[in-house]
Amino acid sequence: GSGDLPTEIWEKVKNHPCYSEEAHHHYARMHVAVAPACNIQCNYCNRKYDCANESRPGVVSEKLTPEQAAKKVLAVASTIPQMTVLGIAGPGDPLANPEKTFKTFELIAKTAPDIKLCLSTNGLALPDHVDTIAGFNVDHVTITINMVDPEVGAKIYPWVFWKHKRYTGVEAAKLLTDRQLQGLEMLTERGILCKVNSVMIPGVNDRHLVEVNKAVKSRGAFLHNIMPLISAPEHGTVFGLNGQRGPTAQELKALQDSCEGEMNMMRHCRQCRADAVGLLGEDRSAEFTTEKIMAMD
Ligand code: CLF
Ligand code: SF4
Repeated sequence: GSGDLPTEIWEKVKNHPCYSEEAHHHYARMHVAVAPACNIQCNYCNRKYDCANESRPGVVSEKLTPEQAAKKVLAVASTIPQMTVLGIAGPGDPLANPEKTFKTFELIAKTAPDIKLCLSTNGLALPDHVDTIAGFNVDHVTITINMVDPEVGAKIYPWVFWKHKRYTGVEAAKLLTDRQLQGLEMLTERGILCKVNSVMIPGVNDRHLVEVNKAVKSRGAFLHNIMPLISAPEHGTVFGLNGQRGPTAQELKALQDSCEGEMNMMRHCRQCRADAVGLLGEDRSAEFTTEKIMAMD
């Protein structure tokens, strides 16, 4: 049911598998990996793999051009009728690759106008692109916000690259948090639904995420998705010199419970790959490789 949501919001979430817990049983999403570059460094990211802010680390997605991506979307949509959402979530940051990301949206808006467009970003470049995002009728944006305190941020982000300059330490984290929160406010002012992803890193930001939850709630975020750090050194988790553990399931649940109030917490995230296809938790990406797509007409 629509619960207590206003009609215009219900219309936006009722068939989005990530924004509605009920929808995820019936509606599918797909990602196209058109965005290879990134403009920040997270300590838990190994660039050989997908952006760990939206995806399970350790997965290598098949990179596509915008034209290949548009062709793939049509092929998937004709095979999986429940496919309602196209997301761009990597393998780097979509807004560090704005030409590729927006070219993909442009092509899909033309060829498959019924498909909802979705975007996931670290937020550094977000304020510069809010108008373009709104112009493509993107109703759903995810921002990964792991801290609102630059002292905490300095432990998570060794550097950010902005306006041709590399920033480090607290200065980098301050720049990042300011841009993330500004971008969030700009989107919610325009009625775009924002989900905030946070990666829970024990001993680094676990206690601090309650404060992050309040900060994003007060700026209009619709949903908060606290995800566990997946600690697997061979898969690129490079946190600390002696390895950084991820939270236990109990620790994650306790934090999600303590944040639950007026704001919805997402608990059904499956940490999808940047080229995921199908219902959440089901991976049909192997059916739609570039080779197979390009062989179709
Ligand atoms: Fe993709 Fe993300 Fe859009 Fe969903 S996934 S860009 S909001 S369409 Fe969903 Fe996957 Fe979790 Fe992301 S289950 S990783 S929350
Ligand atoms: Fe890696 Fe994503 Fe962080 Fe960029 S934003 S460093 S791709 S986890």
